[in-house]
Amino acid sequence: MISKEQVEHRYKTLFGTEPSHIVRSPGRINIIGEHTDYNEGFVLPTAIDKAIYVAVGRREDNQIRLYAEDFRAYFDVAIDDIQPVDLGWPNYILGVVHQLRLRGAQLGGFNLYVDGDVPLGAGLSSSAALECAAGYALNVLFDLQLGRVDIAKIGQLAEHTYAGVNCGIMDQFASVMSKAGHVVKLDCRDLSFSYKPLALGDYAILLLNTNVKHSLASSAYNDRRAACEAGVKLVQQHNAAVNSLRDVTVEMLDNWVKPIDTDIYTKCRFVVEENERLDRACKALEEGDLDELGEQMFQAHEGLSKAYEVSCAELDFLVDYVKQFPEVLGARMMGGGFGGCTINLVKTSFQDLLIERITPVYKEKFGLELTAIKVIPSDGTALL
Ligand code: GAF
Repeated sequence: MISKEQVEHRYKTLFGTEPSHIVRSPGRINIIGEHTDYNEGFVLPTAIDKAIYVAVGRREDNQIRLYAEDFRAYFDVAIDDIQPVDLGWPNYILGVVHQLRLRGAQLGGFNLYVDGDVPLGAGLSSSAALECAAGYALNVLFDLQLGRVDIAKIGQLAEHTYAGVNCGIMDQFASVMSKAGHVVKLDCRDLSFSYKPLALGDYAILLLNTNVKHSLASSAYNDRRAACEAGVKLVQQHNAAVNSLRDVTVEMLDNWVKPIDTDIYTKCRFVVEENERLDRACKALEEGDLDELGEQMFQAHEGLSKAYEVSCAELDFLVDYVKQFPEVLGARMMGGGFGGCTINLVKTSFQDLLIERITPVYKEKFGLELTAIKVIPSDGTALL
């Protein structure tokens, strides 16, 4: 855990002044409901006890001066000159600045320090956490009077415009809006939501990080989104009332998409079925039926891997391997895919033994370290 004092001390050392504010914005997990957010469907995420920390202070001039602890690097730019840069990390902050200015926010120069303990590239949304931390910090620094959901939306748009990923709203919403001990059931069409206790009894959520991120992740993500939109267009030719895959049934897809394009059909069908799985999973969670919840997770993985094709050998291996243990009720890849973590519903007392068993087997097969992460559902973005 990174402390407020540590962040304050580093800011002071790097910029020579005290920070005005320090913000902590968490990474997230998602129980079920993958690739549904940009199709106006449902998701079931929550924030975790790993976060991005941002410290900010105003400057006298119109410069933006950033420092990222992970990269031990400064980045400087005049506020009027910002644009996407090749160096990845500044984009998540500059993209937020850009969105704020598009909304007419009067920003001056500022210093901003970033640290964090969300593993990068693990599918835990470190980028969304950084966008939300930056948005929240600039909101208080320049007294912009933005609400939490605005900050999430700004983060999402920053990702589209400065990071080039046409993501949905799930990650930013989870980072900003989560409540400890709960998951958020979010309707991505109108952003209505409810908190559901993540009551797992003797079971816990364990993440297994493949420590791989295959390079096609961003382009494949945008391709999947385009396939879903193409499917909606085909359905609209027959039913103009349809706005998104949220309004679409398997029957519509069978009639109007399958005869034209089987790949688009398979992708769209996955999304429709994933929303149905989320419904069943929510009901199971409410009824304390963890076997059923786990089953829905396994089925989601099957769909993500075979139909939506966003998994990879490492993720498939981890999900298959845990199926032999009755103490593991469910597992699936989590997030955009092509690497990152699996999320596992595991008997709490079995977690360490599972880690002990699976780590050497994974290493032997892929020559890679496996990192196990025990997560605690936590509160969203806050000032420290
Ligand atoms: C990534 C995106 F950022 C989210 O919006 C979501 O689509 C997710 O992949 C897949 O469910 O994390």
